[in-house]
Amino acid sequence: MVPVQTEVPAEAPELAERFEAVVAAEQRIEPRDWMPEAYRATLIRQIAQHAHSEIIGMQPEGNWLTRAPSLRRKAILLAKAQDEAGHGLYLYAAAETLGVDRGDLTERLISGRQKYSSIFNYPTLNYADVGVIGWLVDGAAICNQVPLCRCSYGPYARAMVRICKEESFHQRQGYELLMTLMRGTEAQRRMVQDAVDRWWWPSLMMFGPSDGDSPNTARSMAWRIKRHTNDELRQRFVDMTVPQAEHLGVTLPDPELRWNEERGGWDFGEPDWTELQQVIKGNGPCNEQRVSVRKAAHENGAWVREAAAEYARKQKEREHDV
Ligand code: BYC
Repeated sequence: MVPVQTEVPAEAPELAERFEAVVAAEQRIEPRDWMPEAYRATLIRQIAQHAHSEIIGMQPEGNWLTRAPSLRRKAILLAKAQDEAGHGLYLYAAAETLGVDRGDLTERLISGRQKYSSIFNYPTLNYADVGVIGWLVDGAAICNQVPLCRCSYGPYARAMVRICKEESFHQRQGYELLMTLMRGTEAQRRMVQDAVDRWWWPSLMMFGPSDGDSPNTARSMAWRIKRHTNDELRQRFVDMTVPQAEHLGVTLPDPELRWNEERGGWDFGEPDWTELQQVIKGNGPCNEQRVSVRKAAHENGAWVREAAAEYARKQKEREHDV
């Protein structure tokens, strides 16, 4: 195990001891507390990547807003996309408590210097994809994110509590949409199966590389930022999802999927790790499109930021005048 502490401030070694004690006691590190620079950098990396994922994650489903088949479905999808914008904002706010600026983080995203989740680089080809994203992608997000509510950094842990509550609704709306389609026509059932076939493996890849190839896990677990390894959470997701697939009446596209009596869990096949690396490097089916849409939205919003800054300046000026 990597030691929790990586550096000790020469002028005040007791600060490092306090940091270690707080983490070991399952209490929270707060923005005012001393923390190792590497701990700060790891949190900024993970929280920013998480925030970017929420914002970019609005695009694949957003593409279906104008084509949702009824007013009810449109309203649900719109509310879900708005929730994701909200999650992005809580997370950028949590990152800002670590001394970074949200504008800089956005610049790092659109210039390709910071990552976002691989899952949002796949296209949404039919309306059943909206349901499958809710069921599988939000389901994977819940498995990954519920433990983050116990993360050692207070602002991140607290943001995750609300995010997870909303994610549970997202997952249910996806499952309900799919149940409706499965009760429909043969063509609708084929649409659902097609969407499941395309999203299953990318959903497993959301949990990151296998533990042997995950450079950050050991240290993040020692610091209690991550509470489980990537493979542990992937297994949890598979175990949770297989009975749901049976209930829905779809087949998961993995011939190696079978119940392991001894382990009390499902054995499953190996995701294509080369594909994950390619998508992370920017070579997935939609990487270019996702980043360029985000960049255009940022540039088109420049006047709003300028107006807000000017308004704040005038308010301050008035306060001085009084
Ligand atoms: N995609 O050492 P590892 C959502 C990177 S939002 C892209 O295991 P770590 C939702 C990783 O960053 C979903 N990159 O890393 C939103 C690292 O690169 P760097 C997002 C990935 O951090 C809207 C390198 O590979 N969720 O669910 O210990 C609608 C080595 O990996 C991926 C979060 O962000 C990937 N899949 O573990 C619906 C949750 N996997 O940075 C749903 C918070 C790995 O060293 N984040 N990489 O250059 C985490 O839990 C962790 O950061 C991860 C990765 C498990 C993702």
